[in-house]
Amino acid sequence: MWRRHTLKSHYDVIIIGGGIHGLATAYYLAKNHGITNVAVVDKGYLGGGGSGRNTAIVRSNYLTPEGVAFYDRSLELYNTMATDLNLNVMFSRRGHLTLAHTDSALRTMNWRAEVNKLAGVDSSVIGPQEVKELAPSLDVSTGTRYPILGALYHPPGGIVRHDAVVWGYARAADHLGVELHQETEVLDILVTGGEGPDGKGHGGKVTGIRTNRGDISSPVVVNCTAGWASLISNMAGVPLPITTHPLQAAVTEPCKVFLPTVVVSGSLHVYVSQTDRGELVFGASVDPVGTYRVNGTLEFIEELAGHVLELMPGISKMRLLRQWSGLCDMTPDYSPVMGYTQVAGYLVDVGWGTYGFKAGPVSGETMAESIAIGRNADLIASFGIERFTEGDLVGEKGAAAVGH
Ligand code: PYC
Repeated sequence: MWRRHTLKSHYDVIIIGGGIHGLATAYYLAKNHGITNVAVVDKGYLGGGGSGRNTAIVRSNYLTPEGVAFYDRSLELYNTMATDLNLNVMFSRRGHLTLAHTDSALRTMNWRAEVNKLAGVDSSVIGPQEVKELAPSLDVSTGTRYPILGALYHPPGGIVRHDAVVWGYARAADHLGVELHQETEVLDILVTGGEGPDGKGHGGKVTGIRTNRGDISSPVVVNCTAGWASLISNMAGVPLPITTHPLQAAVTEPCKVFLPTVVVSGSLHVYVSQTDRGELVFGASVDPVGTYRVNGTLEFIEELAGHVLELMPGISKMRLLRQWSGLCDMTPDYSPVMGYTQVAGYLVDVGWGTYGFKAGPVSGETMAESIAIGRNADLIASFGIERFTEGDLVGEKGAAAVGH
């Protein structure tokens, strides 16, 4: 799918993180801007982080106009990805239901639907009977602990095979001349002229990176990591307002396909979709305690099963096949941190919380554009790091699938 290379001593752009964001940035740099002297470095294997651990859901029914426009461009790119990358990424546009179990949840769904419609995004609030028609296995009776009062219905949402997205971007970037370096761990980001005691931080200029395979120079270093984004950024002297939490997920044995849409319940802290192979994929809220551990817990499985069975009592005999977890970098406003920083040549594409997979294609496209034009692309102008000091937050907590 892609070649191995010896590490060169210089690249025009170095991208840290071989997940969808890093690979997409490399691909669009080469494809849209002709910048091909690019290295993507990853301490593990391509797609081994959040890109291979998410629950593969895509949607653009966000709460802020900035978020809706951004994630909608990502959906557009997902729509044509199989053709663009010449690989079947199994995008299944099957509709996305966010259930409302309380009056206040319904109010937020109506709010989101109106913001979405204004941006031309297909979203509307529907009642319990329409929910039942779209997802017959859901219990919409009124006798449950959290009766379903309605839902935000978003037909363009769906699921995509996340590994295929990694492989597609990696192979296409490789074909265009980008070098992909796995098992290449970043030990330091090299900066000169900064205000910090080590010459890093504000006012500095990036000169390259130090890796376990040697030093590489470059005028542009892009942090496209998840989970360790703030630790990597500290190496450049650019602290990030991020706390890192694990998010657990699980998958059942396959069974006959019966769930035609993605279903999310904020109050029950669960989301579920059925793969084309028939497995049910579940996710939940992030774990409450910040940590870098990614082990699964029995508590998670017990809670998940209890909540799912409240929604779909008919699946009580299904067996879980496995569980796993990934790391989510949470920002104060649930929007990402993107673009140029106080260190010249050091850019970030981080802070994705639980939204990273949805945003992969558009992040790559806009980060590549930002590098090519020397300023943040218009679509990400509101996601800059300066918003945390200027107080100009982009609050997307209300668009989170579940309460985190
Ligand atoms: O925001 O749709 C979402 C989501 C799904 C899984 C994690 N986040």
